[in-house]
Amino acid sequence: MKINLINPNTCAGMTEKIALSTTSVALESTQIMASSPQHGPESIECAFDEVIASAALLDVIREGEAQKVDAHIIACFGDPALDAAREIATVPVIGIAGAAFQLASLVSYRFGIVTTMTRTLPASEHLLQRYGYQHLCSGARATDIAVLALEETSDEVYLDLKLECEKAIKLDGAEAIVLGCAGMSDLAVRLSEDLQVPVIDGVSAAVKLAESL
Ligand code: 2AL
Repeated sequence: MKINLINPNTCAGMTEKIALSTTSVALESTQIMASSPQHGPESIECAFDEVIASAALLDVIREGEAQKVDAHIIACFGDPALDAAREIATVPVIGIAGAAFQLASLVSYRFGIVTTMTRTLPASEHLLQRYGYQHLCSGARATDIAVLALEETSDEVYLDLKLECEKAIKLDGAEAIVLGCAGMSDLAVRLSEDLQVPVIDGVSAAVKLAESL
């Protein structure tokens, strides 16, 4: 099958990273077409950025439709433009937040979300409400790590992220962690080994759900 994997921001390094992180989970028969819009914000850090990114993101959905893909993945944790994308698509459209919540709920009593900027916390809350996962989530925590700081993760950034995950586990009672940014996709395995709980990257989750669908 062919998957249209869309990084809705225009940061090319992040698109490459996201594509790379799918190689260890996708079936050999799955072709991942990773791309990003022609224009728009370099990172999506708030509701304003989501709106600005959405029109060009929908162009990439249309391009995928023209290429007869079997599924589209919106690889940004706010699941921007998901409803609009589903209106114009003829195949499944999966947002990485929805995919991560779904899989995290299968392996934990309650999962915690660890995300980027404090400004994005309302988006996580909205998505939990919208998809009906509030009762399965122990809370969302921000690291105040900017999306672009994840392009090449320094030791300091990794330790900040790990610390917030530890708080989610010890203080909030999270039994699994959902990573709140596509730019964290390369860190899930390392974090899971360090924390000894499942750490769910929405990009990998979305690829496996797309293949299943
Ligand atoms: C994201 C994401 O996944 N990509 C992006 O540009 N911003 N998420 C976030 N919480 O900041």
